[in-house]
Amino acid sequence: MQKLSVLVAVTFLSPLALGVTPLFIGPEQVTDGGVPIDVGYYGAPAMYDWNLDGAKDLILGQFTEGKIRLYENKGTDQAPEFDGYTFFQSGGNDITLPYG
Ligand SMILES: [Ca+2]
Repeated sequence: MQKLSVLVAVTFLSPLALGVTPLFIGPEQVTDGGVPIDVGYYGAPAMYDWNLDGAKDLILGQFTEGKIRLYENKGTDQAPEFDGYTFFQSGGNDITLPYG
């Protein structure tokens, strides 16, 4: 019942229900130092303020080698900027997860 209430609320508060034409913009590729980030296929991105500086960082699982990249956000949540990445480590070694 709670899901139905949320669905009804979202439906009636949607831009179309309010008579407002929604504005969609095209996808924007996330870049690192101006270069599109590419981890091959099956990338698993998440945004989380890993270093607790107030700006969400990009945590990105990569299929190849099963490693996890951390891109620290040097900008803001509204205008993120990345400049390189590090791999998540444990005991001085890159953490790897099963892949393939
Ligand atoms: Ca951060």
